Amino acid sequence: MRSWPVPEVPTLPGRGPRVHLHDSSTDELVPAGPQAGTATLYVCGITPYDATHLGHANTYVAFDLLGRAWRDAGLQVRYVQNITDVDDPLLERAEATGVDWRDLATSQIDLFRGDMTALSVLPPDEYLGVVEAVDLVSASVRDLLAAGAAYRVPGVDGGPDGDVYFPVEADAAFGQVSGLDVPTMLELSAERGGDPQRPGKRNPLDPLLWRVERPGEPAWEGGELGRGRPGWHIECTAIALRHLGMPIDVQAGGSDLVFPHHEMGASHAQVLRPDARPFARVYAHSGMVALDGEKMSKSKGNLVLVSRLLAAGVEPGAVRLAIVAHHWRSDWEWTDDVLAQARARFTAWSKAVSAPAGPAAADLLTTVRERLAADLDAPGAVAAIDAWVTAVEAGEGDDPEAPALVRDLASGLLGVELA
Ligand code: 5CA
Ligand code: ZN
Repeated sequence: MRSWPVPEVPTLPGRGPRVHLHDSSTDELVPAGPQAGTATLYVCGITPYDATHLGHANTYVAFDLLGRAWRDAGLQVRYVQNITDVDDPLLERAEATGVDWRDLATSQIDLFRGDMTALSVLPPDEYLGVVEAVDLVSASVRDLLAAGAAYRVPGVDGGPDGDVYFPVEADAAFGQVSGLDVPTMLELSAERGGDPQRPGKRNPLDPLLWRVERPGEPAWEGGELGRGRPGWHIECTAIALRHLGMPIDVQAGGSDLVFPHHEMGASHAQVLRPDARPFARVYAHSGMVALDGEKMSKSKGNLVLVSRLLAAGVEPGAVRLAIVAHHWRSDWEWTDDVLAQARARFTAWSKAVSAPAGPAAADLLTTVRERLAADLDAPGAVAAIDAWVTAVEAGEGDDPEAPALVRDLASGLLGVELA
């Protein structure tokens, strides 16, 4: 799938320090990516049935900060993102609105690309829809069957026999990504696309690997699996293994993906490639953005769409500033006040970097780099830039090169393009 254009990233003098990230599986701050060479990143992509809301933007901007910090530290980055372009909620929305599911997905992916471009998010090197990757995914399901780590379940309620499930016991490390107890796992599984109540499964937590064809649903040839479509978790695993190998440096997404998605995805990979365990060295999860006290989500419909903000004349740099003013792991609420503050900051910063001179900014660059390398502390970086802007407003400093350097560091490291 086509991704989106690469934004211009200014070259900054010197180099950033090694990046450390909070790993959700160990709850520790750990080095992320190698000391030199290529860092690999997989970020779970959208299910394209409602275009980019602030929650999505928060997640992709968070890991864009990571990609930028890695590059600034001298690493190459290999970044893969999927699109869940066949899935129950997408098919249900298409059915309810009378739109072909493919057209719905295409239109929403287009909007997403536009939003990512406007927000200066660096594109993935590989942007892959499940529809494009379905053969790859069914091959992984067949490999699991061959390894004895998949089983078929009889049909229920007149449905066909043969849906294929993954026995979570097949991976000795199952549970280590989320560290949750079984009752919590069961609860989250029911909420987030699992089917713990389905009869015939060995363990209620076992996730779907292959759903055999149902009338009116899209389906693909799966060889010995029969015609059908893949389960959710195995899609991301198969795409990541093919395009990044294993272990990957960082497996990322919003915190709503810790369980079951990233737990199951890791177990699938660890059974497919026991020689290369673990699936990921670091599991990174961004916080949830809420609106009116509830998590922003397509299913609830409480959305602030990036495209609508931009159409209303909000500067993309201000949207980005609203996001990076919050720590990537914290949950936060989108309010009019958040937007107003971000726009005021955007105006103040833009004015300061257009001034003829300001206080020398070499130390500011060092501070911003240090803040970002320490678990992507963008709010700390923003505060440091605020202090420099305040000094410019007070008429301090006479370095004529400082404003351009600050413009470049805001752009290069925070992805904020000032006016
Ligand atoms: N297609 C799957 C991942 S394979 C999916 O979760 N799609 S999504 O469209 O629901 O979400 C896309 C990304 O945005 C995921 O990483 C998800 O964790 C994140 N996300 C969804 N809602 C929010 C929110 N309210 N706040 C922050 N991040 C969110
Ligand atoms: Zn995923």
